[in-house]
Amino acid sequence: MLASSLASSMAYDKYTTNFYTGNHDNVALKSDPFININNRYYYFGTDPQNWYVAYEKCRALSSELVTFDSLEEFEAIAKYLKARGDRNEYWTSGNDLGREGTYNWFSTGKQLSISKWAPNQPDNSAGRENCIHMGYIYTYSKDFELNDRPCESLFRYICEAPEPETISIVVWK
Ligand SMILES: [Ca+2]
Ligand SMILES: [Ca+2]
Repeated sequence: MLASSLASSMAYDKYTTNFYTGNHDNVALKSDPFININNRYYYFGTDPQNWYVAYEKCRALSSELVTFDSLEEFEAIAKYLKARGDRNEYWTSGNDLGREGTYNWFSTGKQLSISKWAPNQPDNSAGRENCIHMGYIYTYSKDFELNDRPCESLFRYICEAPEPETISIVVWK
């Protein structure tokens, strides 16, 4: 709007702005304490917290507990953790707190669409497992998978920062 009003007396646009999702031009970006994995930004909280406090910790960093929009995103995180020999368990934003048996990502309200449940999970064990974490669920597990656990359980947590956007402004001088 600003650009068009400034340019109203001219035959061409004095300014042109463009918006892109992501870091369009790979601009050097200070993202600490978030780590860039596959062009998304994550923070790995090492202090074990229940799911609610974990969410608060992420919000305090202007982020949310991690949501896996795609299998590719899950695999990228799992690969990163494996590369550093990390076999800890981490909270995600997934839960069925709203409706038993319906698993949504709390940060987006969208239903879980990836198939990474550990064998025989989610089992809502003892009728009280409503929050989803990722980890090596069984002693025989060979990879990161998802499982439901009581939300009061204490786990590390992964925060996901909003996707950056690039605004470019082209100016005729
Ligand atoms: Ca449940
Ligand atoms: Ca379970």
